[in-house]
Amino acid sequence: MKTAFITGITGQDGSYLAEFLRKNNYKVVGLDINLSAEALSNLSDVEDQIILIEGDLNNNELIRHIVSTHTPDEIYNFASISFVPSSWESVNNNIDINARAVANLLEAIRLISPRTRLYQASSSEMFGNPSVVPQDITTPFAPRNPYAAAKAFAHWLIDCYRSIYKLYAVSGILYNHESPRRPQHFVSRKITSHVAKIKYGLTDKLPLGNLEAKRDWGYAGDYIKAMWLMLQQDQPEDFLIGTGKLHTVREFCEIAFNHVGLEYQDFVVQDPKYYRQIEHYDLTPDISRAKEKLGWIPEVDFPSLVHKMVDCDLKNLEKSLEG
Ligand code: G4F
Repeated sequence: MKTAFITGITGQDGSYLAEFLRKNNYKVVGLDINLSAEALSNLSDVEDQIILIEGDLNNNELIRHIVSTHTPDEIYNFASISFVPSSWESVNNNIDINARAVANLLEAIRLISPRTRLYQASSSEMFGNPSVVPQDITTPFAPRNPYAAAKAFAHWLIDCYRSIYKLYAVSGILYNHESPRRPQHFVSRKITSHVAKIKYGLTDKLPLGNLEAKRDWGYAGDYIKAMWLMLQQDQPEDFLIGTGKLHTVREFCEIAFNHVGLEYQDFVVQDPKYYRQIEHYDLTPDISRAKEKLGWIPEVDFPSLVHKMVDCDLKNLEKSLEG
């Protein structure tokens, strides 16, 4: 039985991965800063099958204790401050979690368990507003916010430890990946949760920022398989993971509202508060390497993703209205 240690286990990616690894007979150890009942809701199907530890990824002693106690075969580092606009409000926090903590994790592996394989959650945000479309593994990084800068630092550190200490440490450069477990401040879930509320007459407005902003949105449940595959290779390598297709926020709205028989134009209002200082328009990857080397392809297409999220928000709202 293999052991995996997941940081940020209660989040979208952590919880899907925990389910996937349990199905594949892994012992799963998970860390999160908050293990309240609400925070654990994503883990309801596997909570009693995993070892949960409440704590901070920046607690170096705790991380070393976990690595020496469980000597995991695989570590997946998802703990992160991942909402881009808020990275401007807490720059130091961002550096602590998205950069410094990765250094601590790498040192713990190097000193205590060098055979442990590490997956680091890198991000397409590191490319900034790229002139090369689609991006590939050779596209230069040009971070445009503290989140992306901290992620780029962690990304290069992984590369250093891989080449100097020969650790099996890899970064998955992931593009936007969504699901019903996405928090509601991200645009995808903000739209689908509002569609459900509007359908049930609980609100009649959806305030949004830039409707022309484009993103490459995929399904998080697909992406965790790519992460796992990255740790099963003979040689450690980084990969870009996305769908290779761009859609606008406007298209997202159109599909989501149409799914419940409504027109987005009747409800969406533009609010300058939600505009970004800098917008990236063409973030989409060339996924041919992931297809060829990992045998990975995204299975859920864009309309199905939007429908899945709307359906789930409708169901959750129905349940809470009944209760
Ligand atoms: O959903 P978003 O907030 O995600 P964003 O900024 O692309 O970041 C996500 O994906 C990255 C790449 O994988 C990750 F690194 C990061 O951690 C996070 O998971 O915004 C998506 C787009 C933006 O262009 C934004 O300008 O939607 C646009 N948008 C328009 N109106 C809005 C809104 N975004 C939000 N959050 N709220 C709005 O009202």
